[in-house]
Amino acid sequence: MNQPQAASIKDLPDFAAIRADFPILEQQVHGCPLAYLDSAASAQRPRQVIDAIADYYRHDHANVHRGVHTLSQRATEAYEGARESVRRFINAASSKEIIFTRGTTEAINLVAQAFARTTLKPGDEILITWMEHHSNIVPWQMVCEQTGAVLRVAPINDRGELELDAWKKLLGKKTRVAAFGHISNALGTINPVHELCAEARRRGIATVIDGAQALPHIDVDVRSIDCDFYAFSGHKMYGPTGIGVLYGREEMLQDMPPWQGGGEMILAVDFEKTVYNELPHKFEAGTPNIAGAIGLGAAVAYLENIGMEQIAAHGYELMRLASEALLAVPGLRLIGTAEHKTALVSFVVDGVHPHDLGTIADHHGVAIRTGHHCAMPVMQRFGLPATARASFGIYNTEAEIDQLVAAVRDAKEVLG
Ligand code: C6P
Repeated sequence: MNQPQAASIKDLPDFAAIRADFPILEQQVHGCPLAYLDSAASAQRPRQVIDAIADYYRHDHANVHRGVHTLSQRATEAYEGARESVRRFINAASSKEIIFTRGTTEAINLVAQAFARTTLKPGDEILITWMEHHSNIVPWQMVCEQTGAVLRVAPINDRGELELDAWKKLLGKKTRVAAFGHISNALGTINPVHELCAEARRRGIATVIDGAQALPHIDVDVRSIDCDFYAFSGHKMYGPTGIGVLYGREEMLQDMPPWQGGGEMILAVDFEKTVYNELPHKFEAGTPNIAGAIGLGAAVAYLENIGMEQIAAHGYELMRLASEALLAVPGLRLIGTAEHKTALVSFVVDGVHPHDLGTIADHHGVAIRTGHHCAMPVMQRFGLPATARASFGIYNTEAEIDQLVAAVRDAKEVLG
């Protein structure tokens, strides 16, 4: 279990310098200092990432893997260098196992279409959980429609934790795929992914982990987790939008057919037959998001430089402090109180619709997300139309939690 431990915010090495790396945070919104508490939707970028992208466009841009000229070679080196950085960051065995995608959503769809669609038979089962983001529900529903497979859903308890015994019981003779999030975006729950993968492996079931909310907050080691697939997005881990990663175990990826055809993913084409390229290029048809990958490589270097242990402690501590401070507001209820939880708080306030709360918070300079967080089944499970969610990044401070709580108290006074 990757449960972060509490630590003082000041424990982050040179926290003021970290905060100063994010130029966007220097602004005011509605006359108040911006408190950006929406990093689970998309984190901000440090200047190191912005500069890496700008430098690439200024000096090195050309298409990759295609030219013998100097710029193309430089671009290829930078793009493949980013792949190697990602490999090291998640401790994959080989850079062949790192497929660049547009994000988590595309990565899960890739597995659904190239693996599940091509191997599942009518009556086979795919097991997900009640706390999944739509990205880890809809692609599986689509595969079920395409193959006649059946979707099973493991329940969660009132704290927002996966009911482990029920999950294990649902792993049956027909289960072929078990897909689950590492950290819930709506509840903050950290799932015991090592245990889940071990159970699935014993039964020969393929595992797919949605790691969108984990990479920015905790150390992820795909070999220690022992999953088959692991998906994540650059923009939630201080990198660019439009770039993400599918990690897949090499044996699995080798056996899968490509899911999109075009340039880059071939070795030879004639009208009779096409010979597909080797991993990872087999799954990267067309000109890739070169600048995005380079920006992601810079984000990985930035996180490594700070250290994931300290980042994890910081995210956990902000979640703990925010929970404590918010619970002192009369009529406020936290949604998601898992024992293992990090980096965000979801809540509702009696008599105040989350959307109104979000609007009033914005007038205090506080950016939070309100709504169903693309996890409608979670809202249904708790009988709610929506929640307000404050989510934290490495740049957030205790003072911003105070600003959030003042905004919530104001909303309660005006509307409650
Ligand atoms: N969650 C949020 O505000 P993409 O859009 O592909 O980068 O990530 C999708 C996704 C998948 N899984 C989880 C657990 C996620 O949190 C997200 C994105 C954002 O919570 C936007 S809906």
